[in-house]
Amino acid sequence: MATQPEVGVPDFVLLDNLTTDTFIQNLQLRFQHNKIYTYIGEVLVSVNPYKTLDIYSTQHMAQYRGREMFEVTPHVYAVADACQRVLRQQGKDTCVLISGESGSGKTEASKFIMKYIAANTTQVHRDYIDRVKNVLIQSNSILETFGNAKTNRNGNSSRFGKYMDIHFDYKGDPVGGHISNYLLEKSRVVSLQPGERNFHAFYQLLSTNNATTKKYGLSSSAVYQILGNERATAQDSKLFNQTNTAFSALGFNSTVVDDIWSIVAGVILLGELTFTESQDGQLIIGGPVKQCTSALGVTEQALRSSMAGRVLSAGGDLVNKEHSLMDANYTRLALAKAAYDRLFTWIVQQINKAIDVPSGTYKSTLIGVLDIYGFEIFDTNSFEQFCINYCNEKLQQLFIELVLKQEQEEYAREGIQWTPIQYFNNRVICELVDAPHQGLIAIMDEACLNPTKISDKQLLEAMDRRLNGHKHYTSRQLAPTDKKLKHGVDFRITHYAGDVTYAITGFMDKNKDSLWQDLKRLLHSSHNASLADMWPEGGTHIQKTSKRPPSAATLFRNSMSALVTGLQSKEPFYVRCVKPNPYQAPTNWDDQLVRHQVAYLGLVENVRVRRAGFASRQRYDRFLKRYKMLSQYTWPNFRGNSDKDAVMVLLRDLHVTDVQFGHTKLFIRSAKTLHGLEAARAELIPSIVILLQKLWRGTL
Ligand code: AD9
Ligand code: MG
Repeated sequence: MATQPEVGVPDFVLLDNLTTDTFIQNLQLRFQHNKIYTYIGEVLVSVNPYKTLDIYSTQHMAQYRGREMFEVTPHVYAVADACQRVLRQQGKDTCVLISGESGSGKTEASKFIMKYIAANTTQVHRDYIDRVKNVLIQSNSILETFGNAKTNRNGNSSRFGKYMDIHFDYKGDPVGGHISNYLLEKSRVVSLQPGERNFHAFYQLLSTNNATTKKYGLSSSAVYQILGNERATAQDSKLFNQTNTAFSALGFNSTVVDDIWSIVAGVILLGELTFTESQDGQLIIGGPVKQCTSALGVTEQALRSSMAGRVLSAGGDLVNKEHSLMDANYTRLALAKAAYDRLFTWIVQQINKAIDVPSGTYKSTLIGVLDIYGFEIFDTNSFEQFCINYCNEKLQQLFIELVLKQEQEEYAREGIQWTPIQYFNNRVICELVDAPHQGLIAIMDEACLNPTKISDKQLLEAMDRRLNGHKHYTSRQLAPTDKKLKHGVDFRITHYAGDVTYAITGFMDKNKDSLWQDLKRLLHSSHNASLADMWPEGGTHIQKTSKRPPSAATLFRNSMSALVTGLQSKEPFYVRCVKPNPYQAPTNWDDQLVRHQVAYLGLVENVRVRRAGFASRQRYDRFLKRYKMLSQYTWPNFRGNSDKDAVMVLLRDLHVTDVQFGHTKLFIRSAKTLHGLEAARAELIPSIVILLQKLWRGTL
């Protein structure tokens, strides 16, 4: 495969005159030539091409195997290879952190990384390794079916966060894995923005032939509420088959698969139920009641009574609280959301069982791949965006700490002096959200624990009182003249990625995230064995379940903090994804949009830190191998003590002085020097090739 010439610079540290403009020019130039990847040192910047590029084949993979990142044109495969090399050669756990906004290409990048890792094995115990590889790849299609949806920003948007550990044995072959899922956007089950779809699973089920849909009490020609204005397509039908193939590859038996689709049907049908009241005040359920109860495996009586009221435990006594029609409707939607959300988590647990490293297998190291929802700014932002954006703050914080830490450690290790570069540290925003007692989550939890019912508005007032004067927080009450805060319910967080206005409406409810015990009992009573298994707490007696579970925000904060702790102990690699335009179009370049992302991802600062004094650093052996042809003292071989000596002689011969010699690496101060070396090398190569050819042919 012929190597394509580089366009612009393949590593931003090589830019002569670094400004946001020159950074973007280089990114755009490369994008226009289908060079979607560019480095900042070891960080990969990736621009979504929105078209299929012929750069992912097995032959392309082969080009990256065992090669240093700077030796081959930038690629996500090079990151995967570097990860695997660190793991194999140094026995260190590594992780790839993929970030960027919705639709920027994170999930695709994570899939290419997995594909590369799966392909790059030593091939001993082939059958077993093949099974693990297959399971790792197949798990993606199940996760996407149940956790992805079409949004206005991305036709296949991940509506959950995913962190996947892949375990390797001492030879470096994958032996298993583990997936952690974070906060599925369950509100999507019952409410859709115009133009968006519900989770793919619903459409896939409805795209099947009539016999299948009928089996689950559905009809492919019917119009269902929760699907919005969208219909199942031929693509959904194709993906339905793919999902089922993946289920069987992962060892889900046909009864379990049937249970799963039945729950999906049950959720669709819950969306169709209607409530009225009889003259004597009884709740009458209308719509496809029989189909719904049969899909969920519950009795009509049990469904009706769990909608009509709930049993509360008050001071040891059980009290029956009747529902109004509004309460009943709220309960119906809460049930649909909870059933789907728990189904998703349960499926992830089952996948984990299938990819668990069998006991007795020696696992030595792991690579973690994090593909989590990108920063979101919608017209209306709610509790979900609050959590998603907090997650991005935490990851940005980690990026700052690790990138700085790594650089500092490297300079210290190599005995090199440097002056740190100043840039915005978002720690203050993380603390605004998660500080004990004073942070937004603490204030929300306090309100949720209050024995008197606190409204969303009262919560907002409490936030205003406690955070008045905070540089990154304001609200309509605190800044009445601020035009962006249009409604009384608005508050704003100045995130590292920009201002986001949140509407407080629904925060109390979503944070409490409580589900009546009656509903848990209902689902636990299901004949659908998988559904019953998903709700073990439904079997607990009501008087024993008074302890309030942690709030949704607290659970999320805890899972983020566990995630960050896990990532901190690994050698990180970064993929920073950029979206070229908001239209999901292959040729369009929206300068404003790109500029915004480059700014908040801190990419230019990243380059500055990377070359704080030094444009490049390279191990002596690698440097020598690449440039030894430039001096008669080192070409073809240097007769001296060490690679470091050889590099010193080589550079003295070339009159290169703006370098520092570390213990194991050479640090080059200016990009120009590196350019010069590269140019000299490029000029020499053809004559060396001719020389070698002549030598081989004996015509010299
Ligand atoms: V979200 O935060 O989950 O909404 P992602 O994950 O960042 O988002 P995704 O990887 O899903 O974005 O990419 C969006 C779409 O862009 C994909 O469905 C592809 O159609 C397209 N894409 C992304 N990367 C590539 C690529 N390397 N080559 C070709 C790509 N197409
Ligand atoms: Mg995604």
